[in-house]
Amino acid sequence: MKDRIRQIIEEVKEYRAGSEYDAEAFRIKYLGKKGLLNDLFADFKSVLAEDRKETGQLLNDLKSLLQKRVDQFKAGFKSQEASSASFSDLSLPVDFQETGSRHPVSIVLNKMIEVFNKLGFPVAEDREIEDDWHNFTALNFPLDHPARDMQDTFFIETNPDIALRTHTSSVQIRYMEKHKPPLRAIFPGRVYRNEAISARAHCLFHQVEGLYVDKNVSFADLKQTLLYFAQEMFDANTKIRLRPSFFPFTEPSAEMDISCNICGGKGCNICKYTGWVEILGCGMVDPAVLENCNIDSKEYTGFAFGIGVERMALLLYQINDLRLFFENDLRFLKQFRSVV
Ligand code: 2NL
Repeated sequence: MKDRIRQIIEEVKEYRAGSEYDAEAFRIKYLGKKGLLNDLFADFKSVLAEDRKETGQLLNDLKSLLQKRVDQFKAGFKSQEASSASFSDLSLPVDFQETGSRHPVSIVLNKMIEVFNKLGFPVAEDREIEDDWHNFTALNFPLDHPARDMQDTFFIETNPDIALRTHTSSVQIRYMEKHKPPLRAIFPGRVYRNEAISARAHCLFHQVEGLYVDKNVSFADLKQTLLYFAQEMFDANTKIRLRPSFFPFTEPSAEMDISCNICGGKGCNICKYTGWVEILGCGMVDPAVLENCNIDSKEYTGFAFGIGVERMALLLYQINDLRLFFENDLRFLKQFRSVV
């Protein structure tokens, strides 16, 4: 038994704990309830009388050595941790860090920008508080147009010439005032309308408008651009159709539908059993609008379009109430971690 104790003493002297975890395992192995030291003390009861003194001495030496080593290890790791946090026990459970997630409108907006970037449309931005010229008059809105009405537009109280922009077309006017054709850009941003809030309408929403002005730009160019956009946003089999419409700033004007992305055209409640859903408005820039920006409408033609971002998000994520986008309920927002 004496030799065994001497051997253990040597082992303990040589042992180096590599981590706090090792130090604790060491303590349990030797000093734990079912540890080696207790076993040895149990065996001590059967040691012969003539050996008791020497064996007892060795056992006490081992006990104090163990106590000293455990204290040394623990103190070493404590100071290391405090000084540089260099020790990390990779076996401990981690603190879960809640990460944020992108807003669905932001995800869809980024995707739209990416698709148009690929076609060579850079992003242009400008102010949200606009004057009458850039928001209405340059865009060919007649003086008595209902959109100019207090009910539709948020005017600044003290000045009827200043309002929150109702579309990003105002940015396109500023862009055409500054740049000469050929020009091509998209205009994303917040727009404001004085509307009662419901599942289908909000006083604040986001638009991406687009503009391409050059010699010989045709309606066919518009159609192909928008077909590419629809197939990139939804899927490669998406079909489009254009219906005649009216906007003061385009002539001719159209609204574009896509084959329903939910039922694939068979008919469902999203497309109201028609197989088609409306996604945007578009047309050829009215020559009067080009002239308002000092662009010669005999030399140049252009196409333009306007897309509601929330509407795209409703369709892509199959959401049925616009208000969810503005309430900032984390239970809703947390669901959109992936990119479309
Ligand atoms: C819609 C319709 C549209 C445009 C926006 C535009 C801008 C200029 C000149 C001509 Cl400066 N057009 N923008 C054209 C057609 C439709 O938006 O319903 N958007 C959600």
